Amino acid sequence: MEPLPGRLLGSARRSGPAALERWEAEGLHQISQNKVAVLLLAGGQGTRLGVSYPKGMYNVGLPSGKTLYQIQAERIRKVEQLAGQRHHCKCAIPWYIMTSEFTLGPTEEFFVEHDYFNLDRSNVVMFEQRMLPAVTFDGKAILEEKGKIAMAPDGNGGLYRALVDNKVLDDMKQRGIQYVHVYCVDNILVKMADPVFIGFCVSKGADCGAKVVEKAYPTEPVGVVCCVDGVYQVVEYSEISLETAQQQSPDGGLMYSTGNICNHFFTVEFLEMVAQKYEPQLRHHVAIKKVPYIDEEGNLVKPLKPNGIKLEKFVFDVFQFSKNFVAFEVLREEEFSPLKNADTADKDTPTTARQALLAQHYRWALKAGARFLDENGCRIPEKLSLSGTEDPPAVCEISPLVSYFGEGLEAYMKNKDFPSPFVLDENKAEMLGNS
Ligand code: UD2
Repeated sequence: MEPLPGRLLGSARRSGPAALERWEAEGLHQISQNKVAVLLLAGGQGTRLGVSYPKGMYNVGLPSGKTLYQIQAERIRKVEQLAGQRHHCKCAIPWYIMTSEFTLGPTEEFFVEHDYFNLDRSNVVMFEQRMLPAVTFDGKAILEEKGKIAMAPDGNGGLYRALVDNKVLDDMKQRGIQYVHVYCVDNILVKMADPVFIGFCVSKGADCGAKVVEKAYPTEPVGVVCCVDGVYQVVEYSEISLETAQQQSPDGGLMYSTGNICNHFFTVEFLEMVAQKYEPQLRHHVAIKKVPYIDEEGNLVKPLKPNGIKLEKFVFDVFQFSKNFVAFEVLREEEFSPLKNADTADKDTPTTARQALLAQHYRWALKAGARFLDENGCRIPEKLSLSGTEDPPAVCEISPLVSYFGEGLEAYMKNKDFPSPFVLDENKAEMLGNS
């Protein structure tokens, strides 16, 4: 196992504004040509968060009350608009959503209930991944109820089979899609169809790419993008030894610091090649889990200790087949805050996700020249460096329909005073723009 060679690693942090603008322009150009799609992996059961509905329907308690799905939908609409404005055209980014037996029904209902968040319905394509039986440690099937075997989704790497099963690749080709941004549901800061990342990958001629952030601590539950026996791959957090995870580089940082954030770039050509040729070579990973079962008397037992194995393929296991793999490092505080656990945990919770988003929006507002006042009309002192797990001094939520990534806010906020909490939505932006 070796760290990723520097030549494969682009960086939003270490690149100057000219390079970032060039990549962004390339990405927006591809979007304007209707060549880019986003694909959401949303078949997981979200057991750690402990809710019975799909994670995308979760509301982390923002002042607007928006759910993860709504935030993602609005970011799609905004980036379509940005690309269209720049290239004087109307364009669309189809949204493919992989669900499972557990999440398809409620996800569909939720989208219908919310009128597809004002997206064109024909551009939202939901499909279902397969399931596999959960087994005991000696390989026997587990009965969930009389006559029903316990099943679980086949991992986010089930994507490649599901693409074929559901003719999703045909749909992409019919629409002329060439590039796909694949991402996981729970990162509240996800940049949908990120033009910078897409532009970077396209300009490098990559067939496959991964966004990474610097790992925060050795045991952080993110995979490590690295090279094993000369092959680029992700070593998952559940499969790396503590000793390796803790290894230090000569500069004192972590040797394996390129943390996978489950944001991937693929060309449709690469996905086709994987689906047709390589998918059967993907191995299953073993996850040791507590699987509810019925005992010999027919009583339901919820085990306190792990009693079974779920088999999962991983979405990133296809990196090994790439002919031109790249990784792109982004800033954690701008792009990564996953919702994994309930608020009883201290990391990756609804609270930390909300704080990360509000801290980002507060930074954007200050940069645009906004000032915040408390209930007595006194100016709230600014705090520029926030830890990411603390509340910003003023609460300001900016709708993705107003700004995708902090752009264009001066027109509404420069040298203006705002109360806290404040929600900058489209209506308020229109009023402020005219004032
Ligand atoms: C994932 C990554 C890990 C790191 C972390 C960052 C994988 C295998 N691991 O770990 O390296 O990037 O995220 O947050 O990607 N899903 C399905 N079908 C399934 C199982 C999962 O669609 O059968 C989806 C799930 O809904 C979610 C995504 O895949 O959107 C990641 O699943 P997870 O939250 O269980 O992954 P995690 O946190 O173990």
